[in-house]
Amino acid sequence: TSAIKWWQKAVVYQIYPRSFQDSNGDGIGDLKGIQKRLSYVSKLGADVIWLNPIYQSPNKDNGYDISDYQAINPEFGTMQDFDDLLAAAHARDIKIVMDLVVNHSSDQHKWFIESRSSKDNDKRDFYIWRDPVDGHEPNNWSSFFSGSAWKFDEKSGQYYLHLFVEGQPDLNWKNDELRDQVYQMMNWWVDKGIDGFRMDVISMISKPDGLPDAPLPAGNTYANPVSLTANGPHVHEYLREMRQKVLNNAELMTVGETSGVDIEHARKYAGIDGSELNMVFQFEHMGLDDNPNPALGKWDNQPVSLLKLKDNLSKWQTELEGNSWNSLYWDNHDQPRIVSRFGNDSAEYREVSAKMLATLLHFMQGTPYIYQGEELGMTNAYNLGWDDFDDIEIINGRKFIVDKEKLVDNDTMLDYVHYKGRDNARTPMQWSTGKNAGFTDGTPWLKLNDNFETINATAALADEHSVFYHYQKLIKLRHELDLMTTGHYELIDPADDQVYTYKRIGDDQELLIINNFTDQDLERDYPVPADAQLLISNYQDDLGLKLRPYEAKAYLYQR
Ligand code: TEU
Ligand code: CA
Repeated sequence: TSAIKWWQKAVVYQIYPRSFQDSNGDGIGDLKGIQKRLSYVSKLGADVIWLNPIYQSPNKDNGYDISDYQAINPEFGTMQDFDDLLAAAHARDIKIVMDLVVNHSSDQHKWFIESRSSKDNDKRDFYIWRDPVDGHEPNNWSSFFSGSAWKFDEKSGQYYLHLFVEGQPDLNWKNDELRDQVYQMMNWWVDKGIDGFRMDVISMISKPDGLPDAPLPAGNTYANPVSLTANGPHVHEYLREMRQKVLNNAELMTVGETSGVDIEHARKYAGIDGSELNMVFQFEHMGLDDNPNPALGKWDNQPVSLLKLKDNLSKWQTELEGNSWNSLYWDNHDQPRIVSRFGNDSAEYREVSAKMLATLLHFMQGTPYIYQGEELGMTNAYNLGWDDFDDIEIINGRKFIVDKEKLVDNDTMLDYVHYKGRDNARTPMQWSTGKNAGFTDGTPWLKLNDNFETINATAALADEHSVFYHYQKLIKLRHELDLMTTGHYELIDPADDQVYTYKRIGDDQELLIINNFTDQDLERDYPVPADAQLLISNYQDDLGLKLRPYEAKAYLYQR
C-alpha cells in the first residue's frame, strides 16, 4: 500500500463566513470574526478550514458571483484581514482552502462588462454567446436556479449562457486567454500561501460541442442540462493543464465540487496518479430524497430510504478504493441540516441521532467535511417564513414552481423549503444564549434559528457528552488510527432496512461500525469477539448488540 497523504487523514471544517461570527456589529460575519473563533476550530481538532467565497461580489448568489477574484468583499474585511487570518490559522497548524468559482463570474466582473459591450470586443469570447434560434433561446436548458439558462441581451441581439442565475454568466473555457487569466489569478493566491482550492462546479467547465438540447421530461418547459454539461469533452484536459500551470507549484489540497460526476469520471478527477485533483465532492447521496417529478427537482419532504443510502454510499466506497479519493459529507451551505433530514431533530433524539450520523460517516474512507454547526447538532430553521428567506434558489424556486408553473401550492412549497432549503444551513452560528446567539451585536443578515437557547456552542462545550465532543473524538480517532483511512470497506446485511453496519478491514485488525437508523429498540447478532474494544458510542452504557434508538458504536479487534 502506498503512503497515506496528509489530506487523506485530514478533517475539514467548512466556514460560511457570512454566518459564522460578526466582529463589527453590521450583522454580517467577517474575517476578523473567524480569526477570533480559531481556537474553537482548534479545539474541535480540524486540520483544514474551507472558506466559502470571500471575494468582491454583488451577492446575487451570496459570493458565488465574483466581480473581482483578487479583492476581498468589504463586508468581510480587507486583504490585510485575510493575510492576518491566514497567518493566525497557520500558527495553529490549521490550513486554509479557498473557494474557486470559475465556471462562471459575476455579470459585474470587468471581463463580462467588456464582453457584453459589443460583439467584436476582445473579451466577447470569454463567455458563451449565441444567436437566437427561431426567435427563442438557443436550446432548452434550464438554469439550476429555475427558468431558462439563457439571458437575452438587447444590445447585441444575442443570448448568453448562465447555468446558475442571470448574474452568473458561464465562462468559456475553450478560450486560451481566459484559461491563462484564471491560472494567473490562482497562482497569485498560491503565492500568498493558501493551502488549496475547493473548485465550485468544476465538472461543468467544458460544455458539449454544439450545445444540444437536453432530454425534456413530458410536461416540462425547460430541461435539466446536467447530463450534458457535467464531465464535458475537455474537462480532464483543462484540469491536467491546471495541474501543470498552477497546482504543481505548491503542496495544495484540491477538491473538485463535481455535480453530475459518475464513478468513471471520478476516477479521472481524483485519480491516485495525481494528474488532476486530490478528491471529488459528489452529490449522489444528496439526491436520493429528490422529488420523483423532475420539474420539482430537489423540492420534496420525504425521508430517505436507508436501503438506497446504503447502496449508494457503498458503491462509492467500493468503486473508488485503491484508485481515487472521495469527500465524506452530510452538510454544507447548499444542504439542509442533516439531523433534520436523515436523523431525528426532536428534543428526545436530536443529540443521539446527530452522533449516529457522524459515526456512520466518519468511519468511512475519504476526507470528512464538517459544516459549521453540524458539530453542535444544529437543526433546520422552521421559524423562517417567506419574508425571511434570502437564498435565490428558494426565491426563484417559489416563483417558478408555485406562481408560474403552479406545480404545488404555497404551503406545500414552504414545507419543502423547511425540509430542503439552503437557508436552513445559512442561519447564523449559535455560539451562546446571549443576544443573537453571540453572532452579532447588530441585526443579523438572516434570521437566527429560534432554538439557539438550547443548541449553542457554549452549552456544548460545557457538556462532556455533547455532539461537539463526539465529533472531537471521531477526529482524534481518524488522526490516530490509520485503519479509518486505509481499511477495506465491507457492507454487512445490505437488506437490513433499519441498521447500517459495515466493516473496515486491515491486515491484522478490523473495525465494525453499527448504526441504528431508527427510533426503535433492536437487536442484532454480529459476531463480535469477546475482547473487542469499544472505540466510541453515543450512549453512556453498553448493552452490546441490543441497540437503543439511533445507537451507534464502533468496535476494534484483531483479525
Ligand atoms: O453548487 C453547485 C451545485 O451543484 C448546486 O446546484 C447545488 O447542487 C445546489 O445549490 C443545491 O441546492 C455550487 C455552490 O456550492 C452553490 O452555493 C452555488 O450556488 C453554485 O455552485 C453556483 O456557484
Ligand atoms: Ca461584520
